[in-house]
Amino acid sequence: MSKIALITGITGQDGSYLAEQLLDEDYEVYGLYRRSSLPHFERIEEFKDKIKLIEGDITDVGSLIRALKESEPTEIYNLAAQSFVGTSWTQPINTMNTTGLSMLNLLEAIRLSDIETRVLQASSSEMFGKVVETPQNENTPFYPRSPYGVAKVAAYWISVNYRESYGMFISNCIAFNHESPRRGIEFVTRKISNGVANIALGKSDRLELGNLESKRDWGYAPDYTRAMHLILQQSKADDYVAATGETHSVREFLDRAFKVAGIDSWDKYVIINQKYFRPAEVDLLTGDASKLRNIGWKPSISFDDLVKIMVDYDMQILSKDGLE
Ligand code: NDP
Ligand code: GDR
Repeated sequence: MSKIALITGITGQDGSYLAEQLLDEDYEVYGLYRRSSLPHFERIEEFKDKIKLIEGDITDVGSLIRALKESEPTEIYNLAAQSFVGTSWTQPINTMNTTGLSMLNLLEAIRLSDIETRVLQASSSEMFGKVVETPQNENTPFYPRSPYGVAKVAAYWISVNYRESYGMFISNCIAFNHESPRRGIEFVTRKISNGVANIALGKSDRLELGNLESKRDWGYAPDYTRAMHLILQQSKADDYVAATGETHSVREFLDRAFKVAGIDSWDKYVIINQKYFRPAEVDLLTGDASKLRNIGWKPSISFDDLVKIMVDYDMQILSKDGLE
């Protein structure tokens, strides 16, 4: 049977890597994208002609029913979300709709369309929030610390409930932070790699950040989209943590990034600005991905290499007068 994937969030970091990987595996790839006043296909530009793009919004159930009818997917990857934790305090209801309720829209659309398909929900380590144990695995209780985290918990539980209620094939990839040169510029890793590159090239002399002490389990995004695909190839729907098992502070990321750019002492460039602190912080995340490793997954890029890949990329594009 030919494999057909529908990816929501195709224009995002993960959507773009997943689409490339599935095209390499001879999938027919459909992507749901939302209308914007200017085109925003940068991340998929190079292979856009190989994807079938469907316009629609994840909060609009009619869009989803149309997308299902048009694509008849064997696999659906639900990656669309308002994914920036900071914005979830300034747009909490939008976040709840887009990041939480939209999963229910998708599941209802599948039921109403009466199609047989497998579904992957992009769940998040933010569901663990104020962690009750370390490291966190599939059995760790959730304690979300942001409207984003709460929305992801809702989407997680509705996916489990529909799996148990209707026998639908729905799996969760509970992904810890994953980064890349395609990461959005407001996330701390890319903000640092871009900021450091600007400083190293003499285009800027300051980088404003918030809490440097929080710790994250940072991996390389293409490894996590490989995990999502692997999870949907299993004989039974289930939930898996994807993580490296290592944790580092924002300060360590910053220190390493400046070193990659050839700057040993960075105090004079970094300004702590309260506006980047969050009303409630997630202090520490470390994932235990043993279950996923047992089905053949492992991360391919170390923390040091991840920082280097991102800083080198930003140095290269900024040298060519790209992203400022
Ligand atoms: P991005 O923010 O890069 O991409 C999000 C995507 O969702 C974009 O394509 C965006 O479109 C789309 N989108 C947002 N709102 C809507 C909407 N209303 N209708 C249709 N599409 C919409 O996120 P990532 O690629 O990093 O993450 C992918 C998924 O994985 C997200 O669900 C995220 O919450 C989750 N996740 C990510 C982790 C990470 O570390 N990256 C870790 C754990 C979970 P547009 O381009 O138009 O904005
Ligand atoms: P996160 O990623 O909230 O973990 O969510 P982000 O990179 O935004 O923050 C990580 C940590 O860095 C601290 N921080 C700053 N963050 C930003 N964005 N900007 C700053 O200037 C700054 N200074 C310090 C934050 O306080 C935080 O502790 C990401 C997203 O991809 C989610 O969608 C995903 O679910 C989780 O990862 C797992």
